Amino acid sequence: MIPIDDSPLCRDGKVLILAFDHGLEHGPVDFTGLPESADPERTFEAATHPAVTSIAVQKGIAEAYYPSYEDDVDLLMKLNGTSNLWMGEPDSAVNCSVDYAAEVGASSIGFTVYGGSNHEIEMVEEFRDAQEAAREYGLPTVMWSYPRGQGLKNDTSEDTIAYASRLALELGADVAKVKYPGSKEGMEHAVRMAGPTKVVMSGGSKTTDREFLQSVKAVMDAGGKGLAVGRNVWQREDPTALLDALEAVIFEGASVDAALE
Ligand code: FBP
Repeated sequence: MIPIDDSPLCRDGKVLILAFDHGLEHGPVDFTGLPESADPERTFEAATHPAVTSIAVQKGIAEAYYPSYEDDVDLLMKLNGTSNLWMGEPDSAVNCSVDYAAEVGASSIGFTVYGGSNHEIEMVEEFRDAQEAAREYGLPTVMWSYPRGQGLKNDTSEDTIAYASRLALELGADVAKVKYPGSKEGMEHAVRMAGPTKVVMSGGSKTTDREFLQSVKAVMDAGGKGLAVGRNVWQREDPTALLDALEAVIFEGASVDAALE
């Protein structure tokens, strides 16, 4: 564990990652409702909002867009990812090295581990290499900790999410990005299991402003440290309005009603 509160990934010890790796993970289908959302520049613009601590992208998007934004946004390089075309047991190809992420200008790294997959052993070994290399650069490591595979079908039960956050602690992640377990109590359990590893909620598919902010509020009240969100921000016509509300809930402790005003 390294101290990360003073790193660009955090603001007041909290985290708001704007994720934009969906073109790889899900494919163009995520952009169909709002065609302009396919343009990475639009999400880089959104990432200049003061609520956003880092933008999470894959190497190709970082190479193409980050140089124009390096003064205004902080880069989290996602090191692995899989397309939705892959039909096998959950796995994630390592697409970028920590050395190269640092060269491009990343100040933190992201890595998916599918605990429970038939590929868990290899994924954890790859995570080890990435986490140890990130330590050499002093870069915080964010684990997309998503138990899935075999019998576990995108399970968001409280026990599974608590296990996901515990895996992140045990394997040396500084931040555990986990799915919302459906309640504040479930998130409290996950936060307890993570010890000093910060737990942040993974956004999920687009929902209403109120419903989304309520889950974020529950995460913060449970001791979570923020959010890593994609679709709920950039699938909106006006990403800034929701980012304003997220800033109020995450960094200012506002209620959902106050944030929506
Ligand atoms: P969302 O907020 O849109 O859910 O994004 C978070 C994220 O982890 C992305 O980084 C990633 O592309 C996607 O979710 C993966 O979701 P899943 O593997 O559950 O389909």
